[in-house]
Amino acid sequence: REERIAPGAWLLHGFVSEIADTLLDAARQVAVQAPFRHMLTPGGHRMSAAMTNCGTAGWVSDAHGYRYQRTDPDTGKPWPSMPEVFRQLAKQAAATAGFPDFIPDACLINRYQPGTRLSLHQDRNERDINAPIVSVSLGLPAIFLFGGNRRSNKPQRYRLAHGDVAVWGGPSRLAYHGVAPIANGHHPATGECRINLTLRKAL
Ligand code: MD3
Ligand code: FE
Repeated sequence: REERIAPGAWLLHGFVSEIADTLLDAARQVAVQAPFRHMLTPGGHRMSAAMTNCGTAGWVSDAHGYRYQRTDPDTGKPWPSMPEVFRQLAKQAAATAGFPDFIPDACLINRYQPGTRLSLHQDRNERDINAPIVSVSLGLPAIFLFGGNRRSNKPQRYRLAHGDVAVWGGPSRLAYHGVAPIANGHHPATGECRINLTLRKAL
Protein backbone atom coordinates (compact mmCIF):
# COMPACT_ATOMS: atom_id res chain seq x y z
CA ARG A 1 0.00 0.00 0.00
CA GLU A 2 1.33 3.42 -1.00
CA GLU A 3 0.39 6.28 1.30
CA ARG A 4 1.22 9.91 0.41
CA ILE A 5 1.63 11.81 3.67
CA ALA A 6 2.67 15.15 2.15
CA PRO A 7 3.74 16.41 -1.29
CA GLY A 8 6.84 14.37 -2.17
CA ALA A 9 6.59 12.18 0.96
CA TRP A 10 5.45 8.58 0.60
CA LEU A 11 5.12 5.58 2.86
CA LEU A 12 5.42 2.32 0.92
CA HIS A 13 4.02 -0.19 3.40
CA GLY A 14 5.60 -3.63 3.08
CA PHE A 15 7.77 -2.59 0.12
CA VAL A 16 10.71 -4.75 1.30
CA SER A 17 8.83 -7.43 3.29
CA GLU A 18 10.07 -10.14 0.93
CA ILE A 19 13.76 -9.16 1.14
CA ALA A 20 13.88 -8.00 4.77
CA ASP A 21 16.07 -10.90 5.90
CA THR A 22 18.47 -10.32 3.00
CA LEU A 23 18.73 -6.63 3.95
CA LEU A 24 19.34 -7.48 7.61
CA ASP A 25 22.03 -10.02 6.71
CA ALA A 26 23.75 -7.39 4.56
CA ALA A 27 23.52 -4.82 7.37
CA ARG A 28 25.07 -7.32 9.81
CA GLN A 29 27.94 -7.88 7.37
CA VAL A 30 28.52 -4.12 7.22
CA ALA A 31 28.59 -4.00 11.03
CA VAL A 32 31.32 -6.67 11.15
CA GLN A 33 33.63 -4.25 9.24
CA ALA A 34 32.30 -1.03 10.79
CA PRO A 35 30.74 -1.78 14.20
CA PHE A 36 27.76 0.14 15.54
CA ARG A 37 28.78 3.02 17.81
CA HIS A 38 27.15 5.94 19.62
CA MET A 39 28.42 9.16 18.09
CA LEU A 40 28.61 12.43 20.00
CA THR A 41 26.52 15.42 19.05
CA PRO A 42 28.41 18.67 18.41
CA GLY A 43 27.19 19.69 21.89
CA GLY A 44 28.88 16.65 23.48
CA HIS A 45 25.84 14.45 24.09
CA ARG A 46 25.91 10.74 23.26
CA MET A 47 23.39 9.96 20.51
CA SER A 48 20.70 7.57 21.62
CA ALA A 49 20.73 5.51 18.39
CA ALA A 50 23.81 3.39 17.60
CA MET A 51 25.04 3.97 14.04
CA THR A 52 27.25 2.71 11.28
CA ASN A 53 27.47 3.38 7.53
CA CYS A 54 28.20 1.83 4.19
CA GLY A 55 28.82 3.38 0.80
CA THR A 56 31.26 5.92 -0.60
CA ALA A 57 30.47 8.29 2.25
CA GLY A 58 29.14 7.91 5.78
CA TRP A 59 27.34 10.31 8.08
CA VAL A 60 29.32 11.22 11.17
CA SER A 61 28.84 13.49 14.15
CA ASP A 62 31.43 14.75 16.63
CA ALA A 63 32.55 17.93 18.37
CA HIS A 64 33.27 19.48 14.95
CA GLY A 65 29.70 19.02 13.71
CA TYR A 66 27.65 16.81 11.39
CA ARG A 67 29.11 15.83 8.03
CA TYR A 68 29.69 13.03 5.51
CA GLN A 69 33.14 11.53 5.19
CA ARG A 70 34.66 8.69 3.16
CA THR A 71 36.37 7.00 6.10
CA ASP A 72 35.19 5.54 9.40
CA PRO A 73 36.58 7.78 12.15
CA ASP A 74 36.93 4.73 14.45
CA THR A 75 39.23 2.80 12.08
CA GLY A 76 40.44 5.31 9.49
CA LYS A 77 39.37 2.84 6.79
CA PRO A 78 36.85 3.51 4.01
CA TRP A 79 33.27 2.58 4.95
CA PRO A 80 32.22 -0.89 3.73
CA SER A 81 30.87 -0.80 0.18
CA MET A 82 27.13 -0.45 -0.25
CA PRO A 83 25.46 -3.83 -0.84
CA GLU A 84 23.98 -3.96 -4.34
CA VAL A 85 20.60 -4.94 -2.88
CA PHE A 86 20.51 -1.62 -0.95
CA ARG A 87 21.18 0.39 -4.11
CA GLN A 88 18.54 -1.53 -6.08
CA LEU A 89 15.83 -1.24 -3.48
CA ALA A 90 16.50 2.48 -3.03
CA LYS A 91 16.28 3.07 -6.77
CA GLN A 92 13.02 1.11 -7.05
CA ALA A 93 11.41 2.77 -4.03
CA ALA A 94 12.37 6.25 -5.21
CA ALA A 95 10.99 5.53 -8.70
CA THR A 96 7.71 4.30 -7.18
CA ALA A 97 7.44 7.62 -5.34
CA GLY A 98 8.08 9.62 -8.53
CA PHE A 99 11.85 10.14 -8.28
CA PRO A 100 13.40 8.19 -11.17
CA ASP A 101 17.13 7.41 -11.42
CA PHE A 102 17.99 7.78 -7.73
CA ILE A 103 21.50 6.46 -7.09
CA PRO A 104 22.47 6.63 -3.39
CA ASP A 105 26.13 6.88 -2.40
CA ALA A 106 25.65 6.76 1.39
CA CYS A 107 23.67 4.51 3.70
CA LEU A 108 23.37 5.33 7.38
CA ILE A 109 22.34 2.33 9.46
CA ASN A 110 20.63 3.30 12.72
CA ARG A 111 20.00 0.79 15.50
CA TYR A 112 17.30 1.64 18.04
CA GLN A 113 16.76 -0.25 21.29
CA PRO A 114 13.63 0.23 23.42
CA GLY A 115 13.66 3.78 24.81
CA THR A 116 15.84 5.10 21.97
CA ARG A 117 14.48 8.19 20.24
CA LEU A 118 15.54 10.70 17.59
CA SER A 119 14.49 14.28 18.23
CA LEU A 120 12.92 16.47 15.54
CA HIS A 121 15.50 17.62 12.99
CA GLN A 122 16.10 18.34 9.30
CA ASP A 123 18.52 16.41 7.05
CA ARG A 124 20.54 19.15 5.42
CA ASN A 125 24.12 17.86 5.26
CA GLU A 126 23.70 16.41 1.78
CA ARG A 127 25.17 18.39 -1.12
CA ASP A 128 22.25 17.88 -3.52
CA ILE A 129 18.92 18.46 -1.80
CA ASN A 130 17.15 17.71 -5.10
CA ALA A 131 17.81 14.00 -4.50
CA PRO A 132 15.26 12.22 -2.31
CA ILE A 133 16.03 10.14 0.79
CA VAL A 134 14.85 6.54 1.07
CA SER A 135 14.44 4.97 4.51
CA VAL A 136 13.79 1.33 5.37
CA SER A 137 12.31 0.13 8.68
CA LEU A 138 13.23 -3.33 9.96
CA GLY A 139 12.38 -5.12 13.20
CA LEU A 140 10.52 -3.40 16.03
CA PRO A 141 7.95 -0.81 14.93
CA ALA A 142 8.44 2.93 15.45
CA ILE A 143 6.25 5.98 15.65
CA PHE A 144 7.66 8.32 13.06
CA LEU A 145 7.12 12.04 13.68
CA PHE A 146 6.59 14.16 10.57
CA GLY A 147 6.66 17.89 11.33
CA GLY A 148 6.40 19.45 7.88
CA ASN A 149 8.49 22.39 6.84
CA ARG A 150 8.37 24.47 10.05
CA ARG A 151 9.69 23.35 13.41
CA SER A 152 6.65 24.94 15.05
CA ASN A 153 4.23 22.62 13.17
CA LYS A 154 2.72 19.98 15.43
CA PRO A 155 4.17 16.66 14.16
CA GLN A 156 1.89 14.06 12.60
CA ARG A 157 2.52 10.50 13.84
CA TYR A 158 2.87 7.47 11.56
CA ARG A 159 3.58 3.88 12.51
CA LEU A 160 6.52 2.37 10.61
CA ALA A 161 6.62 -1.42 10.70
CA HIS A 162 9.05 -4.12 9.60
CA GLY A 163 9.37 -3.98 5.81
CA ASP A 164 8.05 -0.44 5.36
CA VAL A 165 9.91 2.04 3.18
CA ALA A 166 9.56 5.82 3.20
CA VAL A 167 10.65 8.22 0.46
CA TRP A 168 11.17 11.94 1.07
CA GLY A 169 11.84 14.35 -1.71
CA GLY A 170 10.72 17.46 -3.54
CA PRO A 171 8.75 19.79 -1.27
CA SER A 172 9.21 17.42 1.73
CA ARG A 173 12.96 16.98 1.42
CA LEU A 174 13.75 19.45 4.22
CA ALA A 175 10.79 18.53 6.42
CA TYR A 176 11.32 18.22 10.17
CA HIS A 177 11.14 14.64 11.35
CA GLY A 178 12.03 12.38 14.25
CA VAL A 179 11.31 9.07 15.95
CA ALA A 180 9.36 8.69 19.23
CA PRO A 181 10.95 6.46 21.90
CA ILE A 182 10.82 2.83 20.74
CA ALA A 183 8.47 0.66 22.81
CA ASN A 184 9.61 -2.58 24.43
CA GLY A 185 9.09 -5.61 22.29
CA HIS A 186 10.57 -8.51 20.42
CA HIS A 187 10.68 -9.00 16.66
CA PRO A 188 11.59 -12.37 15.14
CA ALA A 189 13.90 -10.76 12.55
CA THR A 190 15.90 -8.47 14.86
CA GLY A 191 15.16 -9.41 18.47
CA GLU A 192 14.95 -6.39 20.77
CA CYS A 193 15.76 -3.67 18.26
CA ARG A 194 14.72 -1.62 15.27
CA ILE A 195 17.12 -1.18 12.36
CA ASN A 196 16.67 1.75 9.98
CA LEU A 197 18.53 2.11 6.70
CA THR A 198 18.66 5.66 5.37
CA LEU A 199 19.86 5.87 1.79
CA ARG A 200 21.07 9.18 0.47
CA LYS A 201 22.95 10.95 -2.26
CA ALA A 202 25.40 12.72 0.04
CA LEU A 203 28.28 13.73 -2.25
C1 MD3 B 1 11.74 13.10 6.39
N1 MD3 B 1 16.41 8.60 10.71
O1 MD3 B 1 18.93 9.25 10.13
S1 MD3 B 1 14.27 7.78 8.66
C2 MD3 B 1 18.10 10.17 10.11
O2 MD3 B 1 14.11 6.12 11.57
C3 MD3 B 1 16.70 9.87 10.46
O3 MD3 B 1 16.23 6.27 11.80
C4 MD3 B 1 15.10 8.20 11.17
O4 MD3 B 1 15.93 10.76 10.52
C5 MD3 B 1 15.15 6.76 11.53
O5 MD3 B 1 18.38 11.33 9.78
C6 MD3 B 1 14.04 8.50 10.21
C7 MD3 B 1 13.10 8.69 7.80
C8 MD3 B 1 13.49 10.01 7.24
C9 MD3 B 1 14.74 10.27 6.75
C10 MD3 B 1 15.00 11.48 6.14
C11 MD3 B 1 14.00 12.44 6.01
C12 MD3 B 1 12.53 10.95 7.14
C13 MD3 B 1 12.75 12.16 6.52
C14 MD3 B 1 14.21 13.68 5.36
C15 MD3 B 1 13.19 14.57 5.21
C16 MD3 B 1 11.96 14.29 5.75
FE1 FE C 1 16.74 12.52 9.61
